[in-house]
Amino acid sequence: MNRIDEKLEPILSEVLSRNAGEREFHQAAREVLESLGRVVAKHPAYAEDALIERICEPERQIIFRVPWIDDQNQVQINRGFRVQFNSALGPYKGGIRFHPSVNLGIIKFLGFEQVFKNALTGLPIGGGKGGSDFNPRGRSDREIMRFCQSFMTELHRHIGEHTDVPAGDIGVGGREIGYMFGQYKRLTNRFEAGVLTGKGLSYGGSRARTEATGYGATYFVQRMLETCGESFDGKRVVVSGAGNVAIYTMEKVIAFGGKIVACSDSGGYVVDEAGIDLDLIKEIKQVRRERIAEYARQKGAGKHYIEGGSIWDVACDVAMPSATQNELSGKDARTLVKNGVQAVGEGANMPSTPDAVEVFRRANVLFAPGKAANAGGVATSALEMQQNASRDSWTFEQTEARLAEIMRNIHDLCADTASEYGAPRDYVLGANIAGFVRVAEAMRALGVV
Ligand code: NDP
Ligand code: 2IT
Repeated sequence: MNRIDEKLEPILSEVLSRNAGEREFHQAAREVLESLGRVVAKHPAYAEDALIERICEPERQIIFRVPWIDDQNQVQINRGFRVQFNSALGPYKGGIRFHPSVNLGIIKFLGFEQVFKNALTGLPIGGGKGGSDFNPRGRSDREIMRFCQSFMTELHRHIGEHTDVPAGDIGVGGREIGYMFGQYKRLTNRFEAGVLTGKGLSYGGSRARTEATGYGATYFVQRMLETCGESFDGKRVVVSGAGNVAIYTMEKVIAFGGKIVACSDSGGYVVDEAGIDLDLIKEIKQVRRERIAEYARQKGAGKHYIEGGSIWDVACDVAMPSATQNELSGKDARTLVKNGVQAVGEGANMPSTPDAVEVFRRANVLFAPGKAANAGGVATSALEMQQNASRDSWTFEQTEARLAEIMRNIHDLCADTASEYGAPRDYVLGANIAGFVRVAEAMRALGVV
């Protein structure tokens, strides 16, 4: 286990007591602080002027009421959040999550991770995150629209192309971004394309943004395998989730010659030894918005649906957790290792528990942490901002080529940084240090603000 440096211990204690009960934020902060001991030993200046304490404290946290009217004409109330974590490198940038589990601690963990992730992309974006405890499941299209409009009626005061640029995350895809952009445009009387990313192609979106997170995670893992003389070709791959990140991870893994044997949603998982039929998954999830159980029902014999249970019981060479935080436990990691897993690439944010990460580390499993592996989504969002600012629109090939190059650079930066700090192949350490150094350099230059 990585020990926390004694200079950093009081900083972590302060984070824990100041943000009581915010379990996920504690977890994310602890992991980063555990990596920073080696940096402050080498560069004591990074620990001056309470720089690390400032990095752990969001610049601004906004919590607001979101009232809306459902199809039965009943008034519903949800809570909205936007945490503007760090703007040293550029405007706050990060997604919006609609899920009943959302609370301040979850938005803060996501915002904190986003700061380092965005720095790793090398693009000029700070870090932030937002969301609501609204549950979109079972809601009609009109209810979704009214909710998005009410959410934006408050959020619009706090965002802007030079201030804060939200995008999607769990429960927020192209449909929701469209409704939010429409309301922002109406309220401000400005067609300010760069205020949101993940927009539709008909009104300023970027080609390849929809695919970017999953494709990017797959490029990252491909590069990681390549450094060991391996590739996806012929590998058994398990991808958890069946949302945006999972679907385009599966698409790229298949393009690289891998076989997807299982995927899931929050109800359970499906196993298809013949290789998951991605067209059917897309039809069920993106068009019909149904449950994954439908896959086994429709495919019939030999396609198993396991309700509940753990998808990580399915033996694989490569595991790509792409659903949500803490979905892969220490026990799951031990099962994966026992079944011979070679590489794990996190498409989701913080899907592996600290115990699981430790199991992978001890077993020398190649492990790509989310803040590096899933950075392709936000990187392509920054490319969307670039296209909006220049009133241009790039081809799919051009955009995907930039994405591939960015993922390769992030991989190599993490690998090189890990080696430089005496821990070759420790991508967790490499990502945390490399991301931190970029933010810290800018914060030092900007003074105590
Ligand atoms: P989607 O809403 O498109 O899909 C989420 C998937 O994960 C669904 O299959 C959902 O199942 C499952 N899921 C969500 N919450 C839970 C839960 N509590 N328990 C079990 N399964 C769950 O979201 P995305 O694909 O966009 O996001 C997936 C992950 O990737 C998140 O961690 C997100 O933060 C991260 N991410 C997303 C990026 C993006 O560009 N969209 C960029 C970088 C990271 P169900 O439908 O049953 O709820
Ligand atoms: O977690 C993430 O990086 C995202 N949800 C994407 C953020 C973005 O601004 O594109």
